[in-house]
Amino acid sequence: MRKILITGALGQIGSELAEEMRKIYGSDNVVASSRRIKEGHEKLIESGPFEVINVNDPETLASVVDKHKINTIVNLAAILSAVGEKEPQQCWNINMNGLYNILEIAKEKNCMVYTPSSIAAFGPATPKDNTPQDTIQRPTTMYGVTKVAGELLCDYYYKRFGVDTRGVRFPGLISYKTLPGGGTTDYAVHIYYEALRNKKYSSFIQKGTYMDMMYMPDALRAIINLIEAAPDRLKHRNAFNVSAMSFEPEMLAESIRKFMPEFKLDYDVDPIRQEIADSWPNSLDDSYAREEWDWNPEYDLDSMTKDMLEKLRIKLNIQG
Ligand code: AKB
Repeated sequence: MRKILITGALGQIGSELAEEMRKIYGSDNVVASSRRIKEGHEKLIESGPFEVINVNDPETLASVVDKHKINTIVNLAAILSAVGEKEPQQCWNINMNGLYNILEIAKEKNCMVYTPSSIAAFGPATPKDNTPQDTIQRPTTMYGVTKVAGELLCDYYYKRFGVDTRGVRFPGLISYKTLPGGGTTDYAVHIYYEALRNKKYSSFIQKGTYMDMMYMPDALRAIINLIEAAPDRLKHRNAFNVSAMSFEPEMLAESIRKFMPEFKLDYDVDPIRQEIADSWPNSLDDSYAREEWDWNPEYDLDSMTKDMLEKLRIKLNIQG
């Protein structure tokens, strides 16, 4: 039976993954953890076991793994791209030293480790369109450096020590429950909030900038389906390209206008996040994920927009 520990469980992915995994595996079998308790997450904290864990504290990590007899660690504690450029040392410390601590504990205590990589693991020298699974990477952000190094470290722990490591390269993730914190793709979440609140949005990402994106229900399936994939089918293990849609801000605005014709988009470009976005691919080739563990996203741009607007309208209590 799986006994799962999720680090970074109060973040954008973790808060939804913990809820979903508790439904599938049983509340007592999913331990949510975070560096600190954050307001607004009382329901999650009370719906199953919860621990305060800093991934840079290996003793606490090891004692929680022992206490709950954990055999699967989903490591979501991370600093994202934009904050990573403001605080590169902290980004390295959490993303790399934290991952190293988790892999060491997994090796000692025989746990599977799932760590997401990102489209940020690619750089300006990477082929931009339909980016292959195995290609030149050389990212130019600290976040990207930690992601590509993390992919290699996970491959190494599998090959050298037999740790069952797995992961995908996530695109920008769009969700309505918990806001993303400090990424370059965050504009694609903020735009829905501002569409409903003010009927307009100023994008910090320039017109014409394509990036891969995915709706959160598909991202949760990408995590759970890969964790459950038959090991003998996996030729890759870590860092599978996964994609659901690729768009630029005008296409997103056009999709919102199908449901809110009065919506207006303009631009107030942030040069730092624009430079990061320009260094990433426009779209990924995810055929290996489709082949090796049947990856198949359910949401496209319009079905995601419809659902986001419906759910956010309720969350923000906006009529009409
Ligand atoms: C970010 O923008 O930093 C993240 C990512 C693509 O990994 N959403």
